[in-house]
Amino acid sequence: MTTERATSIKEFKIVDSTLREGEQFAGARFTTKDKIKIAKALDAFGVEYIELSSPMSSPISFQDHIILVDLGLKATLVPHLRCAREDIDKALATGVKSINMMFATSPVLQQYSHGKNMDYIVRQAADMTKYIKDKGLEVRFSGEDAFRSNLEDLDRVFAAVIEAGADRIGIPDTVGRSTPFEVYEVFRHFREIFPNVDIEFHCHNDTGCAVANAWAALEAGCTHIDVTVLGIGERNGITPLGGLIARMYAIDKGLVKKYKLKKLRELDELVAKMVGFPIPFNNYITSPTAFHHRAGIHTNALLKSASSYEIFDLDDFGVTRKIDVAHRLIGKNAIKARAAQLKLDLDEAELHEITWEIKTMSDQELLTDDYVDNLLTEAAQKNGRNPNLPVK
Ligand code: HCA
Ligand code: CU
Repeated sequence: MTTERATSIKEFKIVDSTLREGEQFAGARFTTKDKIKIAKALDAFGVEYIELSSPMSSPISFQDHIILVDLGLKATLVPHLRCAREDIDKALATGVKSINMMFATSPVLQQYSHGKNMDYIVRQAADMTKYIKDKGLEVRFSGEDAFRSNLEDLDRVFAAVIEAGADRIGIPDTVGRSTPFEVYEVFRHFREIFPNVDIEFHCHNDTGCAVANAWAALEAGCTHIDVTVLGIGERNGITPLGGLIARMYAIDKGLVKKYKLKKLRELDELVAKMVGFPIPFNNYITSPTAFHHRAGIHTNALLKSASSYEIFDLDDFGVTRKIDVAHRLIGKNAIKARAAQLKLDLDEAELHEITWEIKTMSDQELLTDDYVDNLLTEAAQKNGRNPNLPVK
């Protein structure tokens, strides 16, 4: 079976929201120094946008935005605001050049969050968009909880903000309920009716679809994807930066060559440390077990060509694989490769015997790499063909 399929995706931009959505994560409380470190690391990685919390959040938030603007980063800093003039004025005072605004459009949030109807939302969104455009800034308007909003309501509010000059519309899946096919259809719809604006997608990961949904949105013509480092955010978070990179790299390396991929690990480690959680074992690319191989059949093929069981070129990410030899699923070829790494001369019969010794012992207890290395070294000492080792 060949699944090679030409992708329609030519280009996309990343809006990293670690300093906004990420601040809503259970373990996050970024200090000014933390924010500077994260912003610089994201900039070095090459994300196009860095979303910031609202400058209205707290006195320090406002001060921090000024400090971050003064860093003069390549990435565009974009505070996340309500559709309110006081929020916009506060953001303008920090010197940012771009604004992300949102207003909840779903019936459930109209009722339980802000209590305003669609007429009010459309008027306010358009007025505030125009207000920002008149000041010469870039503006995105997003209908919060879009995937539980009525399509006609979204058509209407987006048409109004585009008419008022919006550069980009945002279609977030606020509660992470959408499926890739649904996302594809919704983005096709808006791509067709608004062909000349950029479209941003922000996807929560409540049902584990955030990466697949981001990809589906891009295939349908979305231009900007929101991510956070490690996917941190409200509840269980949003599309992770590493997950999006892994997804796109596996489709076409060229799509992510503009980013400094080797810096991904540093970023993941930095944020993991700050929020007080280890990098999850199933994290993309940077987890300590992401390229951990065990089964004999796999390691045998892998030793001939890494492409047999890996879809990434590990050098592109500066990470390494681990071939685990200390367990009962091991095969002789992996033991042979380990002996070669240790520069030990052992024949096929000796390697066969050691492999079975490992399998038998592993039935009794958890083995370590040292245990295997000792077995190999002892056998090499005994056979007398390893002059550099003292004979036992
Ligand atoms: C929020 C909700 C939000 C907004 C996303 C957006 C969401 O925390 O304010 O502005 O597009 O998930 O809908 O993060
Ligand atoms: Cu969100």
